[in-house]
Amino acid sequence: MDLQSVKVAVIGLGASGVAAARLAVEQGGDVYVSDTRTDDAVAARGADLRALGIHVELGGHDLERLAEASLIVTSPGIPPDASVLRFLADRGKRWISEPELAARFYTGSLIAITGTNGKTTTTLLVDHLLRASGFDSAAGGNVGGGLAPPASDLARRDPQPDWVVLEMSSYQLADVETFRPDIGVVTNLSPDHLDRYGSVEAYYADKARIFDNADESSAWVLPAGDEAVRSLAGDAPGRRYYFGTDAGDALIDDGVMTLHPWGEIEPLLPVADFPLLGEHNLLNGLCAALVARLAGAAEGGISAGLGSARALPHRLEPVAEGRGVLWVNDSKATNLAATRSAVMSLDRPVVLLIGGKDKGEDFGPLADVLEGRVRAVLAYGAAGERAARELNAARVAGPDVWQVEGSMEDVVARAARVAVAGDVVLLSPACSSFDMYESYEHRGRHFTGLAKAVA
Ligand code: UMA
Repeated sequence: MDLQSVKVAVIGLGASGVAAARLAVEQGGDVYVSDTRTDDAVAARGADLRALGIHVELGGHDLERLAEASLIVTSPGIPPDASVLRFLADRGKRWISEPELAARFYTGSLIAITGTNGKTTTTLLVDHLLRASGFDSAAGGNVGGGLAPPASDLARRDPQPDWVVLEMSSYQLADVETFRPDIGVVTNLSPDHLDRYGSVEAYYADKARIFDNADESSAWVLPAGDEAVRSLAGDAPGRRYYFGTDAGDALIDDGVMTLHPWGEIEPLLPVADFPLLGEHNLLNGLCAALVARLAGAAEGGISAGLGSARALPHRLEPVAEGRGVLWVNDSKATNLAATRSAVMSLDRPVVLLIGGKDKGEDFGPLADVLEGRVRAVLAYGAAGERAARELNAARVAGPDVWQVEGSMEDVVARAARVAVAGDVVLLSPACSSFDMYESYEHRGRHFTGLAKAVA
C-alpha cells in the first residue's frame, strides 16, 4: 500500500490512534489526527505527533477535514453511533480500524486471535511458544496493559518479525476490509459488551469478520464441539483444527497435553506441570500449542514453552497470601463467563468480589456455579445492588450474597473479615471498571496493594 501524499485522518488519540498516525506518516501520508479530549495526557501525545509533522487537533473533530481524507482510521473505543462516525456514514465515507491499516504493511505471516475470553493469554502464549521454538515472532493488537504494542507499531519495526500474533477485539474486527490471517483463532464465544452492542448477534457479527477474507490456504483453530463458534465460522474456506480437553487435534490424553494435528500422537507436557491456574488456561494452552504447531514449531520448543509460561497480571494472578488466605487478582474478568470460569478453576473455597460498571448482563445465571464453591459474594460498585439482588433471587442454597457500599478499601476489609484460613479471596468482577477506575489494570493494581496490606 502506498500512502505517499495521501490524506489520512486518524480519529482518536489513544494508543491505537498514536500508533496509526506514526505508521501513516512514516509511509509518507499527510496525516491529521483529532480527539475530543484536551487533558494533559492527550496534549502530551499530541505534542509528540506534531513534532513528526502530523496535524493534531484536540477538543473536537473538524468534520469537513475528516470527510476530505482519502483514508480514515478510527479508534476501537469509538462506537459506530458516535456523532463523528454518524456524520461520516451520512456522507457515504468509510473508515478502517487500526489493525486493518497495520496489516496492509506486514511482510511476514499473520496469526489473529479473537473470541470473548482468553484472547490475551492465548496471544501472548502463542508468541511465547513460537519464540521458545526459535521463531522470530512478536505479539500485539488489542492486548494493552503495557504487555504488547498496538498492531501498527509492529508494522514499523525494521526488520519486521517473520510472525505477527495479533489479539483482535470485536471493535477492531468491525472495521476490517482486507484483513486476512494466515492462521485465525476463535477462543470461545459468550455474551459481552452489551453496553455497546444492541444484541449478542450484533457482537458475534463483528467477531465473524475474522473470516471475511478467508481462502483455501487459511487455517482456523477453533474450540471442539462449540456450536456458537461453528455457526460463526459458517462455510468460510480453509482447513479447520480443533482444541478441547477431551476431543480435537489438541487435547488432554491421560493427563498429558497432547497434539495430533496430522494423526500422529505428540505428547507435550503433563497437565500438572503447566504453570497457569484453571481449566480455561489449559484450553488456552492447548489452543496456543496447536497454533504454534501449525506455524511450523516443533514439539520440543512447544513443550518447553508451555512449561515456562507465567500468569499474566490481572488474570487469575495470585498476589498475596496471609493467615492461610490466598488473594487472587482477576480484574481482567469483565464479563460473567470470565468470572464463572475463574470460580470453577479454583479448588479452594472462594470469597468472590464482583461489581463495577454495569454492562447489562444478567447475574442470575452465575448462581449455579456458586453453590459448593463460594463462601460469600461481596457485590460492590455501580452494578453491586443489581448483582446482589439477582444472585439472591436466583440462588436456591449457596453462599451469602451481600452488597457492600463504599470503596474498594471497604470491600477488601469486609473480605478479610469473611475469609477463613484455606479460602481464596477472588476479585473477578464480571463488570468493567469505569465506575471507579480508569481501567481494569488500575482496579487490579489498587486491589493488589490493598490485598498485600491486609494479608
Ligand atoms: N474519542 C474521540 N471522539 C469520540 C469518541 C472518543 O476522539 O467521539 C477519543 C477518546 O477521547 C480517546 C480515543 O478516542 O482518546 C479512544 O481511544 P480508545 O478507547 O479506542 O483507546 P486506545 O487507547 O486507542 O486503546 C485501544 C483499545 N481500547 C478499546 O478498545 C476500548 C485497547 O484495548 C488496545 O490495547 C489499544 O487500542 C491498542 O490496540 C483495551 C480494551 O479494553 C485493552 N479493549 C477492549 C477489551 O479487551 O475488552 C475491547
